[in-house]
Amino acid sequence: MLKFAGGALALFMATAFSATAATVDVQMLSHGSHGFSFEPAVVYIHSGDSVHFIPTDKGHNAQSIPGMTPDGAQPINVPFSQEKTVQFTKPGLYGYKCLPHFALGMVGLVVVDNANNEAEARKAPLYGAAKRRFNELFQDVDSKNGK
Ligand SMILES: [Cu+2]
Repeated sequence: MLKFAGGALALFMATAFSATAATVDVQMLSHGSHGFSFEPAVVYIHSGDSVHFIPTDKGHNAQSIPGMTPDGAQPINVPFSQEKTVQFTKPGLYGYKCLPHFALGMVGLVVVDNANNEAEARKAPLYGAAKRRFNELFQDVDSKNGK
């Protein structure tokens, strides 16, 4: 009887452990806190977690910015006006944009475990509102890392 209870407990704990992978919602907005916005604009997750992109407002997509993806990682590619859950298995920092609103600063960051490729990502060519917005987002990342 005791042995059975122990087995049930082990099964319960295994189930509980596998349920710890988190999913974080990111809304795609036309009238967010920065106008055209991903909210939250910076997401901190762990390997195996997912980001659920929600087209709250239509006409937006999410795609990785060249040079702002960890080596060998799958780029972000959320089609226009579609809901998509993207799982991240490779640690690092992922920078992405909405294609038509990139110049207006509609950008976001996903940090998986750590921002080990931040220095590399900061070299990506950025202009105008996108550059200003990314500076704010990188500042958030740096403050989390105690820089
Ligand atoms: Cu957009």
